[in-house]
Amino acid sequence: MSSVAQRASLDAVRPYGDHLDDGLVQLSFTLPVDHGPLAREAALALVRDKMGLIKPEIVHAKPLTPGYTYFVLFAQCQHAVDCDRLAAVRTATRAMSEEEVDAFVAERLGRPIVVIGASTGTDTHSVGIDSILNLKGFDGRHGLEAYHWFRAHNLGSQVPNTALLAKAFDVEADAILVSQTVTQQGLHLHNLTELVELVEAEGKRRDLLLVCGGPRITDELAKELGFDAGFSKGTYPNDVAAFIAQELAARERPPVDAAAPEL
Ligand code: B12
Repeated sequence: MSSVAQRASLDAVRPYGDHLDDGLVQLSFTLPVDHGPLAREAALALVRDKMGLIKPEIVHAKPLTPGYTYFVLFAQCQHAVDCDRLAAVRTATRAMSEEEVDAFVAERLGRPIVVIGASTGTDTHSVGIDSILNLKGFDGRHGLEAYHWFRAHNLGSQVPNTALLAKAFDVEADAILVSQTVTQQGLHLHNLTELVELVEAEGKRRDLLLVCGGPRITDELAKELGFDAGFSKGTYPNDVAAFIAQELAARERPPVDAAAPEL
């Protein structure tokens, strides 16, 4: 890459490999075929003839166990996406650092935000919710527990939805944060929709922000399931804090320029 990074045009974004617009992608997959020439040809045919990529090149092929071969390939993608036409995901949220979120909450809400989180149902994966809520945070950024204007309660993993909700009412939470990692047989869908149904049955949906996250969660899926937002891999605690703070501020006190004019 040159020392002066070239900016890509956002109306035609292609994968970047060696230079801008080369469309190079790396793929890895396993085929249920014995390691050998047939498996290699099958991998190339799959990428070239079925996936629509051009110039596939096998850079790694390894027998896994009898009957299975693992591949790493490079290939070229000819397509581009127009970022301007994407139904903007969470466009309303302005990116903010920890300090900016704290200053925003102090100014716009003037009270601490109470959040409660857990990994629910039978899901035992706790690292995701810990990385958002706990002091230590994720990748060098503090979790919400460290924020001056947040009160964070982390109930851990395998928490029944009913217990999470009871505690949310107890601490008068502004937002419930749910982590779901295991998606086998749609387990996450059940756990997530059950929480929404319980909140609605209590008549509290308008009073609570519902946020979920996990490696297979998208903002789109979260909204389909009745949540206010969903966050996936690579989320930082300040992304979540910025969303919660801005959403609550918009609900509690609309910005001055959006308020009705004084008579
Ligand atoms: C550690 C681990 C475990 C540990 C969990 C320990 C613990 N205390 O958490 C143990 C060994 C217990 C475990 C068990 C199992 N695991 Co496991 N596990 C993993 C592993 C290696 C890492 C997960 C992790 O910690 N990631 C790090 C965190 C930081 O990433 P994250 O969760 O994505 O979180 C980020 C975002 O998603 C987001 N986020 C996450 N949650 C939330 C919540 C909110 C509100 C927000 C805003 C954001 C957010 O923010 C985080 C930071 O960016 C993954 C494989 C992998 N490499 O990912 C498998 C994996 C998740 N496990 C898997 C499986 C299948 C299981 C088991 C079913 C295995 C078994 N047959 O027993 C059991 C399930 C047990 C259960 N009842 O839940 C599968 C899941 C497949 C699927 N899609 O369903 C994976 C992907 C492995 C695989 N390739 O098959 N596992």
